[in-house]
Amino acid sequence: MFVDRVRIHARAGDGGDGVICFHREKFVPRGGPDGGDGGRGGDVVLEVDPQINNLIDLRFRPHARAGHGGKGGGNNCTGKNGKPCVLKVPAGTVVYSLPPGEDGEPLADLTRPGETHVLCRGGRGGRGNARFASSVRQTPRYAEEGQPGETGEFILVLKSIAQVGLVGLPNAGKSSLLAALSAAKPKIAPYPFTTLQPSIGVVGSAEENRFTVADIPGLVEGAHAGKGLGHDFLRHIERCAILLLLIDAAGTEGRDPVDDYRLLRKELREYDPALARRPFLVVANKADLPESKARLSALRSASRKQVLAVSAKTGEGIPGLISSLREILAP
Ligand SMILES: Nc1nc2c(ncn2[C@@H]2O[C@H](COP(=O)(O)OP(=O)(O)OP(=O)(O)O)[C@@H](O)[C@H]2O)c(=O)[nH]1
Ligand SMILES: [Mg+2]
Repeated sequence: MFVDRVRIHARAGDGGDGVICFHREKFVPRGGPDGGDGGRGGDVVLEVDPQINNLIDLRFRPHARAGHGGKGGGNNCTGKNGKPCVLKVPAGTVVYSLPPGEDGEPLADLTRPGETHVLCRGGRGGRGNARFASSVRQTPRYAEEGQPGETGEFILVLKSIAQVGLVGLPNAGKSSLLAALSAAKPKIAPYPFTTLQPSIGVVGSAEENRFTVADIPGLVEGAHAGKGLGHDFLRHIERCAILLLLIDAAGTEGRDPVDDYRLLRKELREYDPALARRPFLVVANKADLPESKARLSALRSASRKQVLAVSAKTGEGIPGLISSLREILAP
C-alpha cells in the first residue's frame, strides 16, 4: 500500500511541576528552600528518513505523543526532560496545519535527508521554590506548575522528489522505460493502469551525474479533473525539473501519437499552468515496431520539437536519452 496523504494528531509532553521543598540536614538549621524545577516536556518532531518512500507508518499510528517532563525534586534536582516523539517521513513531505492557516501555506516542506521540523513544542517545566527565594522572602512556600505541551492536527502530503517525471497515457511504456533507465523493477504489463503508485528510479552510478526519475500512473483524458488515477499522482511530478512526455509512437492501442501528445499537454496545462511551462522532452517509445517510423515525422511537426525515438524494450535510443537529460539537468 502506498500512502501519500495522512492526517495526524500530535501532542507534545507537558512540562513537569516545580516542587516545594526545604533543605534538611543535621546541624544545618533552616537550610532554606531547595525545591528543583520540573523537566521540559518532549517535542513532537518530524524527521526526513531517506530509507522510506511513503507515509504508511503514520496511517496506522496517527496519534503522536511525546513524554511529559518529570517533577522537580528536593536538593535542587531538576526533573527529567520528557522523551521526544520523532516521526520519520519521506523526503518531499509537506506539512499543513488543520484547520489550514489563513493563507493556506504549508508549515513546512521537508526535502533534505535528516531535515527536521518541530510540530508541537513540549511545555516548559515549572520553577521550584528555590528559584523564588530572595532576601526578603526566605521561605517561599510555592512553586510553579509545568506548562502544557502544544497539541494540534496536521495533514502531511507527500510530493515525491525526482528530477525527471515520466508522463504518458496508460501503456505508453513508462514503467518499461524506467526499468530500461535504472535498476528499478516496476511492474510492466500489456494492460492499462498497471502502475498504481509512483516509483522512483536512480539513473547512473557516479555521484556527480546521477539523477532520479519518477514513474507515475498513466494519464487519461480528464485527468486534471480527477479522472483515472492520473490526477492524484500529478503532484508527484510537480517538483520535477524536466518532464518527459512519453508517447507510444506505434499507436499499439489504435491511438494516434499526435492526439496523445496534444492530450498530455492539455492535461498538464489544465492541472497547473506552471507545470505546462516546465521544460519537457518528447520521447517516442516502441521504436522497435515498424508502425512507429511513419508516425514519427507527424509527431515532430505537431510538437515542433526534436522527438527522441527510443525503445524501452530493445534499449535503442536509451543512451542518447540519458545524455539529453543530463545536458538539461547540468547546472
Ligand atoms: N514493442 C514494444 N513494447 C513495449 C515497449 N515499451 C513497453 N512496451 C510494452 O507496452 C506495454 C505497457 O508497458 P508498461 O511499461 O507497463 O506501460 P506503462 O506506461 O507503465 O503503463 P501503465 O502503468 O499502465 O500506465 C507492455 O506490454 C510492454 O511490454 C517498447 O519499446 N516496444
Ligand atoms: Mg506503468
